[in-house]
Amino acid sequence: MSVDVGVVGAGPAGLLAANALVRAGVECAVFERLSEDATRARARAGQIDAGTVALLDRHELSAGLRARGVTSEACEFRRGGVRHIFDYAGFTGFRHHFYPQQLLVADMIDALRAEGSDVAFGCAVAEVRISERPVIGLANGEEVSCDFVLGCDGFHGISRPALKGAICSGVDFGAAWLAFLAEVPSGDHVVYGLHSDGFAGHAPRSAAVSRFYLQIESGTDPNRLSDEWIWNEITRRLDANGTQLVPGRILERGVVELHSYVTEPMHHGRLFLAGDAAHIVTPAGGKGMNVALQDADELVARLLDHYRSGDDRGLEAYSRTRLPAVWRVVEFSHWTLDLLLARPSEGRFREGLRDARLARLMSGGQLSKEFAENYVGPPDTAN
Ligand code: FAS
Repeated sequence: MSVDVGVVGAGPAGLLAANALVRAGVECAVFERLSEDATRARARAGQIDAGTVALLDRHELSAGLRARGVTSEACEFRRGGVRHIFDYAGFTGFRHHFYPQQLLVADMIDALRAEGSDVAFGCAVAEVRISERPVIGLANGEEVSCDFVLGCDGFHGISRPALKGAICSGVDFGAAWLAFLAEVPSGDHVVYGLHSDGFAGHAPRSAAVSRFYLQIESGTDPNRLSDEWIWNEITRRLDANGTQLVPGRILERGVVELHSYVTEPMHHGRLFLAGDAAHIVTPAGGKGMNVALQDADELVARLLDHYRSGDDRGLEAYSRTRLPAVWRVVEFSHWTLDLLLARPSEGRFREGLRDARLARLMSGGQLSKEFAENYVGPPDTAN
């Protein structure tokens, strides 16, 4: 089999790239190891910043999030029973959309089919061989030769290890978040509980379902945590004047071990990484999917330069172009996580630092403005 562009992975990055390339007349094949049902059910992100919404508008992939998503113009920090509302739209004029990642993925699968293309589900890629004409080796033994391969298969995929000479640097925070979805109506903004016993978070997803995070010991088996213990901890850590959380049925749960990694460069020869395949940020600040879609957007534009005018300068500069934006997001997520995470072993000193950081953030000064801009996302850097 031979195709213009082979895409490994049908997550947000891979599907955005495939939709945009197919719509521009470039032949694309997308290989996804999971079944269609499993891909459509994979619940992760939901916080979409202003730049990404504009990007999805531009690719005509935002109808679902605009029709069924919820929006927010502020977030809230709770500390010592006090509520601190941070009005980031007041600083930026921008707001977030909340729309479950699995619904965005479903919209993009449907859009790809509407363009007469499709995803090969249940079709794992076993290897990528980089050469003048790269080859994708499927687990079923088939081989696909391509002009270009887009590695959009997440951090544990096979594309990043195929990127010869790349350096993947990172940090492990030695902490974890229990991440679960529950039948609790979404509030109108994200709530961050800065409790000295550990972080707790409540994020909108849809009218009837919310995403929750709870700081736990790294390596904890989520199925050993009783619903009662989970709700007692969430309620205790998010408690603040005049608030009351009514627990609901927990729909799914998982543990996010907190770490951050960046791969440099993000391409080699005709293999290009986008999204989690190249970099991982913690869920602090809700940036992972956003930066994945922005990688794919840049990659598509440069591939179209190649196919439309034979101009490869943008492709050759892909890593140089994306890495500063990636590091900016990683640094922002790192800064935010440092406020959210409790480190009981560090005692009063750590809590004093958290108080000081929160006070500066809520001061309305330069730091507040910068946080707001990074949080809700820079305007769409139209290509
Ligand atoms: P993905 O991991 O989504 O997709 C990769 C795809 O490749 C998968 O479908 C996988 O099955 C497939 N694949 C892997 N190996 C393969 C192989 N060998 N062959 C074929 N296919 C293969 N980000 C935000 O922006 N906001 C948030 O609120 C947020 N919340 C999160 C909450 C949780 C609990 C988690 C875990 C993550 C969260 N993230 C959030 C980050 C998250 O959304 C990721 O950044 C996003 O899924 C990255 O998208 P992709 O790079 O497309 O990779």
